Amino acid sequence: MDPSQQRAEASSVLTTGAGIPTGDKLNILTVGPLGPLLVQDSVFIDEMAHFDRERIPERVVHAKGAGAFGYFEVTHDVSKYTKAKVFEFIGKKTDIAVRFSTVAGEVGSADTVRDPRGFAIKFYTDEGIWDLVGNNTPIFFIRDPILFPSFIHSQKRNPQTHLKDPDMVWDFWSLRPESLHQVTFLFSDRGIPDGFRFMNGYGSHTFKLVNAKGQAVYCKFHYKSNQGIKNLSVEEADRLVAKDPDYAIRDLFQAIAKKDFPSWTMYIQVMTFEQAEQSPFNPFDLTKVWPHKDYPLIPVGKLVLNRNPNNYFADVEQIAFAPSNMPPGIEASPDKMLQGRLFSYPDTHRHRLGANYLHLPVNCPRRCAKVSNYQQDGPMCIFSAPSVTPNYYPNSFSSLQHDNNHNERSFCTAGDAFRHDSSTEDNVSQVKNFYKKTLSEAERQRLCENLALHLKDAQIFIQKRAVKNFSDVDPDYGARIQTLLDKHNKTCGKKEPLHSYTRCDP
Ligand code: HDE
Repeated sequence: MDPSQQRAEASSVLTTGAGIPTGDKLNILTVGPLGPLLVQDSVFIDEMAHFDRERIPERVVHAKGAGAFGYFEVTHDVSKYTKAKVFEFIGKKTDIAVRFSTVAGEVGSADTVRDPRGFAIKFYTDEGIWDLVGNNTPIFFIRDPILFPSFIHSQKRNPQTHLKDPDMVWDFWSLRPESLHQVTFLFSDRGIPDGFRFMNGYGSHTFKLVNAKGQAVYCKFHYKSNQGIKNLSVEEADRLVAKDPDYAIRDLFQAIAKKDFPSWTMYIQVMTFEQAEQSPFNPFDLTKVWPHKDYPLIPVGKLVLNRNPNNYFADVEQIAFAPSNMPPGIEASPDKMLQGRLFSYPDTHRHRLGANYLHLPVNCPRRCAKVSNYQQDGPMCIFSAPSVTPNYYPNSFSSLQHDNNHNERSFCTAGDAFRHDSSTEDNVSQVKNFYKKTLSEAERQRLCENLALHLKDAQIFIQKRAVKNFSDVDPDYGARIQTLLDKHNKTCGKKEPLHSYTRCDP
């Protein structure tokens, strides 16, 4: 039984944290009506000391978010690609938890900003947790994980002024042209989704699927909104920042409360190892998509969200996703960004929630028969092995054994161990395609306006470097942005060169 339920059923009398019935919860214990107060007032101290510890560190990225629960149901057989139990047979349902988020803002920031949206799914499968920790975009800003902390610093607050800083944002982006694809997506209409229900989700990385015969393919995950795609105009989004900063959280909670359950259809794209070897682009590069005409979407199932959290802190603030949680049948590919994330997430959870974060109800792999290992103790340990179980392995007393059938598929790797420079890989072809072929003329113009509106606040030498990169994608792209910037720069009398790191003008 849920401990909070246990508490409620035990008694209707208020208690301290230790369960001791409280005689008075409205008046502090004092000597005479004017005080001073007594240290022996354990009711007060119990209350206050707990209050003093209510906050845990917010997520270093994706701090603001909303969560919900539901299920994943298999609608199409993909067992020829994977033995993962979650895809075992048509009709199979698995419990899920989802957390949506913005990226750069703090826990109290506004929902309707231009920012990627996190779309993280936790599947409570029969063989442990599968966390598919994706975004609402199929691509990302960088392709080498060593750049991630710097990239994030450039998007968050200036360390001196504590202000968001367009110089930092555009300095980094313009120095790393591999960001062009994601930046173009971000400043397009899809950069400000209308809440969380009207956007698609993507596992984004390349993963590996392994079937029961040990055969493997590479794959990408997509989840398309059955509500359709809806985005906010810049004006409406700005209005909501002031009027309803929690717009997206409210929209999701209200829809589920009204039983208007949002759902997404899951698809995979599949690439064989041979196709990967012959691919004209690097299929493990997170700044690129796999063209749908070559790698069509294969339907797999549906994701439905039908339950709101009972308690935001317990169910959403404490939920902990880790791309390293992949049950048998789903494995990592050589995608450098995915590999870089495998360490980072459990590490941040141990810092944010503690070594035993997997004991928390929302993170616990509740669909498995039980968690069986020889881990023990540590802060806030909730589960412990029975005392008769030896706490070492191998041992002669327990039937608990590992099973080779669950080993990862073996894979060959070769090459020079070196810090390979990936900055010069093709940064523009897919962006050009998106700009010229996917977007309509009106969408192209809005994209350039959105970009100029943000880039105008960066210093001129940074503007120039950014425009040069957009021109490398397509001369028209760069020229349109430059024309708009010239107008802005003229209006505000911006002159070259400023070239100073810390500014505080808007
Ligand atoms: Fe994350 N990311 N990330 N990320 N990310 C975190 O984990 C990180 C990346 C994403 O709702 C952190 O628990 C590294 C790509 C989502 O709780 C942290 C790299 C994608 C969420 C972290 C990336 C994501 C996070 C912060 C590059 C989409 C929120 C708190 C190598 C495919 C999950 C936390 C939630 C959160 C690290 C890049 C999605 C620090 C090192 C690419 C949706 O561990």
